[in-house]
Amino acid sequence: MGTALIYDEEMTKYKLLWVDPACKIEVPERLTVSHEALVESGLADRCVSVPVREATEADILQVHSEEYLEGVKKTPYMTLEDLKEFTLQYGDVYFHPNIYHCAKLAAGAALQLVDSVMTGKVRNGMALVRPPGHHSMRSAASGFCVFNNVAIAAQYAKQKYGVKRVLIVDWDVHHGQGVQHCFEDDPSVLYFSWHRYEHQKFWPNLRESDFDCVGKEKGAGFNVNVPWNEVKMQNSDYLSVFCHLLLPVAYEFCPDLVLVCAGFDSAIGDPEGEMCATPDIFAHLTHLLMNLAGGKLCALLEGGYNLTCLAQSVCQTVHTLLGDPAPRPADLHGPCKSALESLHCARSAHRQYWACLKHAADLPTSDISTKRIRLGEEDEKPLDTEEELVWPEPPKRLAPALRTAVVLPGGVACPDGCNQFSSSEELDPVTVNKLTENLLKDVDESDALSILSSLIALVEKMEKNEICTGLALVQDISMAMMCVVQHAASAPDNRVLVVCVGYGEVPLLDTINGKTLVVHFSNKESEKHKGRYYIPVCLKKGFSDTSGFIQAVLGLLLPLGYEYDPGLVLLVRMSAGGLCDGVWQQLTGLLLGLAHGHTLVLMQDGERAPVGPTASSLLGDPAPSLGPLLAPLPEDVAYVENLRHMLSADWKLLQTTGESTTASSDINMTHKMHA
Ligand code: X5A
Ligand code: ZN
Repeated sequence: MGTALIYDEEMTKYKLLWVDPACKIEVPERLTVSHEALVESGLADRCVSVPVREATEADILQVHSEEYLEGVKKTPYMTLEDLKEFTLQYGDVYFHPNIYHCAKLAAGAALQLVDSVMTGKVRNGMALVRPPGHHSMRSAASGFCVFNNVAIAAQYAKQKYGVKRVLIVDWDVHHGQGVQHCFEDDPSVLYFSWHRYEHQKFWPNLRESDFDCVGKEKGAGFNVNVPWNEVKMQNSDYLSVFCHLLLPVAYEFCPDLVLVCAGFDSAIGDPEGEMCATPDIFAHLTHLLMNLAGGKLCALLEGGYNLTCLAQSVCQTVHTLLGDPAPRPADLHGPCKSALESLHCARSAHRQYWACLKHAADLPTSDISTKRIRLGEEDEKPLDTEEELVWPEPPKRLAPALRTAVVLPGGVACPDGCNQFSSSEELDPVTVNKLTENLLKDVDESDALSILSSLIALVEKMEKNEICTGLALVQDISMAMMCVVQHAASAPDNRVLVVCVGYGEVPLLDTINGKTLVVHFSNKESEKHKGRYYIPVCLKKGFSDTSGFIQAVLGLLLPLGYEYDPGLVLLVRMSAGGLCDGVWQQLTGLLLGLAHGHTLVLMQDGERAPVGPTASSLLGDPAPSLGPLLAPLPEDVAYVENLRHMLSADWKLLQTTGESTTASSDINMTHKMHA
């Protein structure tokens, strides 16, 4: 199952024909540099090339009015003067004799992409299009957009394929007000947008872009706005909104199809957005959406005006669509104060609509409403110091030669696509000594030693990036865990995230020095967390309550994992009765975004049924959709919220409000010594 790439040079064949400072950034080179970068990196060759087509009038009329279409239809025959005048009725957009043709191709490209994904020709894909679409309204062009490509695509998917729920994720830095209007009262389309807002001072300066515009009538709750009231938002700010708002709601909603308004003006260096997120963040945003809707994801280009950053960001997105492991995001920290305020407001505005947000904090008491009316009383703007921003080029994303290695006892078949692994090399005597002395005192040595030495050899190959993921069935899971952790954490500067799922005992791992972070999901009665690096998550029904478990994964484990930034994820399945395959696969798939995709799964030899599903997830197949999530147990939602609050003094990516938390030093003696 491949990745579609849709591009046609024809869409570079229109441009601004007069002087307009607001429009001068929307240039044909946006498309050519993006495409060239994909070709030069070899990414284009790895995709399935799908041709564009023109959207039909019927397609366009699903979203736009007849009068508007008739107007645009005349533009190819207009004189320059007529074009200028036609343009004047709209905001921040220009027309050209060839733009109508290109706009039909852009919308048609979106439809071709939907067709390719919905018919199963490919798993996912990206369309590089001009003009963009998300600002365009039923009867108006706006913000460089002529037809609303994504809205047309969503309507088409619903009609042609009977898709019941569509999620539109708009990570462009502008508010796609056209998309919002189109689906405002429609509960079958969930629209999420973050956007530069600055209390309505930023274009398109609309009151309805604020967090409290949540949709209307039946569609109430299905429009999620996160307005940025300051510029310079960073990777942490974006990830935090994904973990604490978009993903929980998206999993609860359970889309059949994900459409992304993939604008890259939300990245560093962009003259419009003035944000500071780096291009590699799009690898993560993409990855985090790829286990929804069974992996059916269509990304449509919207904005992005710094050509260097645009090309890099497009490549990061396509790499991830193709299944290449994402680079480790550099220096994540807590979100900034303003981002937290936006997150806080949006979560509380939505808590009446989404069970996962039921215990979100009240609206902040600060004077948000008074900030709104500051519009108009111009405060002096700092002079535009067109400083050249520089950021490091994202590292090359080399996929290891071998994707998934398995260490299985005799009699267990090697799953398709995996490679059976056994250590060819003898372990060095020092390691053997250590193993026998520390771990193997009272076991049948030879057998255990051969499995453990295979495990260590496997971890070493993962460290060298020769193997991406691994899976091992072991007799003694505690011993295997200790062995891997000891080995991996002995490398300088390496950290291991250990995620244990199940009712078994977690062996004592060295969580003092911060080189191991253990998160243990179980149903044990409120086990206390011991220090900063051992975090038990005790859900009432363990993981047999799908919603509670998934929400804990999204809102606790992911942010912890991102902030910890491990070099290896060790996912351990202990006796985990009640855990269904789909949930386990979601967990596995989501964790692959960490540690450059290096996840090693350990399972009890007795539990062979999950081998196939686990292998499939480690190979990069999307997890199956879980169906719309029921409300999690109220106790569990409250518990997770509370745990997050308690831990957020130590782990800043767990914050969901700007209110300060007191350090958890009373229950945590160890982190102080290493702070
Ligand atoms: C698609 C897009 C931006 C329009 C900015 C107008 N449009 N000032 O990014
Ligand atoms: Zn934009």
